[in-house]
Amino acid sequence: MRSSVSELQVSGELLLERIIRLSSIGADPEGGVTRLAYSPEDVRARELTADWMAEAGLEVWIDPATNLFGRLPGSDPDAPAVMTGSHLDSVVRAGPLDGPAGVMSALAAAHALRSAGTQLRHDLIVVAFSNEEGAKGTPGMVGSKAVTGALTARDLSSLDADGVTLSERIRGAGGDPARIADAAWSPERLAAFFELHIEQGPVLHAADARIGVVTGITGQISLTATVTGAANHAGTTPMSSRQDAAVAAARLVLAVQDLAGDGHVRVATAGTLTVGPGVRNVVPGRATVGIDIRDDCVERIRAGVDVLDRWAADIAASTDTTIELHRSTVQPPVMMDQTLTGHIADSADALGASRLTLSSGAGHDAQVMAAICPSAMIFVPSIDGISHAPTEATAPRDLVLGANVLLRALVATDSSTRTRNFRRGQAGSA
Ligand code: HGY
Ligand code: MN
Ligand code: MN
Repeated sequence: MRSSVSELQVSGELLLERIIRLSSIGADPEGGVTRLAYSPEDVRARELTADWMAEAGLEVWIDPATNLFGRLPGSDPDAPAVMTGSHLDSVVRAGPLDGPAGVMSALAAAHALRSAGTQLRHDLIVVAFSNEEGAKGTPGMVGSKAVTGALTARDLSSLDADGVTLSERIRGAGGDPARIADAAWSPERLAAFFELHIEQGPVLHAADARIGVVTGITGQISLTATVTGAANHAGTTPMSSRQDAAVAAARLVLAVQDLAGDGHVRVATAGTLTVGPGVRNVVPGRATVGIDIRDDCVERIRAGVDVLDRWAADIAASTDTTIELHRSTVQPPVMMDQTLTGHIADSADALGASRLTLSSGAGHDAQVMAAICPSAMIFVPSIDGISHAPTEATAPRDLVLGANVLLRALVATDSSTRTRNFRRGQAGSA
């Protein structure tokens, strides 16, 4: 007997218990979580999630990019799928929710439908994308790029900070980089994609709103600046004849700050700074600076990088060093699908939840998925806006509410989407 939408509820207890359990994988003594993409901890989290998917009665598989999928079959084999999920990998010393909140909410929604005996018309696909964060200095959103067919041979051969290629990392985690093309889903196989995520910013918590309806997601680019000077003796080298790579890098860090401060881009961060050979009594001969630039306008991002390039040339000239800026591809800003965001707003209203519309300053897999299907995001509040830090937290009641809003939005999408049909069995299926 099919339950009515209003009776459908996720198991809040199971959701919270699983988020806590996941946060123990890669937990460090100071309360942070470090679960870098393709690491043993990341694989363990994926395997545990796969077990939970199987327990919920989903058909489970991983693709050549090590994305994890669980399918709850729909009643109409010719209808495209509705997909929902997020990621399980983390930054270094992260909090427990960035990614897992979305994967566990998606699983909780599938579990609720299955327990209630409610079969959707569309297949419901729960996904845990691999390598959203970009471990060890590599650009992220790798798993979702594989799903959308956007991962390139250049990406696969790119080296991380340890000099290991992305291909080797994928293979080491159980994937098959030679078959990465098989991970791509053709657009007609997908009707919609939803991602629940913590806001990772202060807006919802400050406004005392419990649900964020995301209008759009920021654009971003990652850059690595390599600075080359000349190592020399700290005691005998005159200040006037030094080629000090650390001084050049320090000036570049301040230039990155000025790039946003002067209004060229929305935000700009020098997140990593390494200096070599890293000995107190040696004038540094080399340095690298990891840079993250974001804006809601892709032209401003490109223009901002050109400005930084010019400033870097001036710094190199004034410090007698050379500075090379290596840029990754721009991740363009995207708008969320208005029909799907309408379902999210209606679902929040039906549950009496205070909601706010806002854009996302963080990047997400949903912005990659938007290239091949209508996509939308639900935010739940981050207490004091903290994220990418051990003190990242969201009120448990807000996590449960968010999962119930997701569940209702999925059902609303299922019943309202007059989607084009397709014949199952095309490339990329299980
Ligand atoms: O960096 C970001 O915005 C996301 O957490 N990967
Ligand atoms: Mn993150
Ligand atoms: Mn995230």
